[in-house]
Amino acid sequence: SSASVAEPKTGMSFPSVLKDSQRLLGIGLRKKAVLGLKNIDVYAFGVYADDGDIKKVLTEKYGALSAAELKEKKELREDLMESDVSMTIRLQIVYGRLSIQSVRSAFQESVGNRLRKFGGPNNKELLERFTSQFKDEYKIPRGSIIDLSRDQGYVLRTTIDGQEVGSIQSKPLCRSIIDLYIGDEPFDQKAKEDVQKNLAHVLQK
Ligand code: DAO
Ligand code: DAO
Repeated sequence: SSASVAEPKTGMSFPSVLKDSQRLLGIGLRKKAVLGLKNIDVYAFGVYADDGDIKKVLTEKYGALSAAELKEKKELREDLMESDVSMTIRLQIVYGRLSIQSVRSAFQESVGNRLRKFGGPNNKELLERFTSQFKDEYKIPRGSIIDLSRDQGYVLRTTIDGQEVGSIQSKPLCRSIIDLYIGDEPFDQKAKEDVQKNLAHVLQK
């Protein structure tokens, strides 16, 4: 399908299907307060998960529930985050003046927080390994597309405009990244709710 969906505030557009079988489940906006003064729109994001994997992994536990029941089940998102279902978080940069240094420090804060929760004793080393992928010479102007994908076997693969930057095998790192978007304190509440609703639809089919 060639259909796409636009994030309403920024107009950034996301294909409904990625990599043939990953379906768009929700879109949202990552904002950041700078100097406590104003919120800047940093990037729009789309959350994708593989249709077949969802059915294979989650039907047994959830297949018998109604759409209304599924919408209320927090465990459903938790099971998706913990599972080996193939997923992609696509980021489209909105703020045109991002430095790699500010990406690194934002990342250490947001992902670092989650890794302390999910990562166990190696969390510092994991964070180091991930951020060391971001070389100072990379440029991410407005419109750049960054895909963070969780491939089979809990491999987190990062690409910038289609070019692979690196991949790291780590279940807690995958969990921490996905948690930013559909966990307990997501960047965008609406996106998280849409993901839950659309997951329910997939399981009802
Ligand atoms: O330049 O002072 C500034 C504002 C920078 C905000 C940085 C937020 C970075 C968020 C991570 C972006 C990941 C692509
Ligand atoms: O928004 O706080 C956040 C975390 C976003 C994760 C971003 C990872 C992007 C890494 C690519 C940077 C390439 C220079």
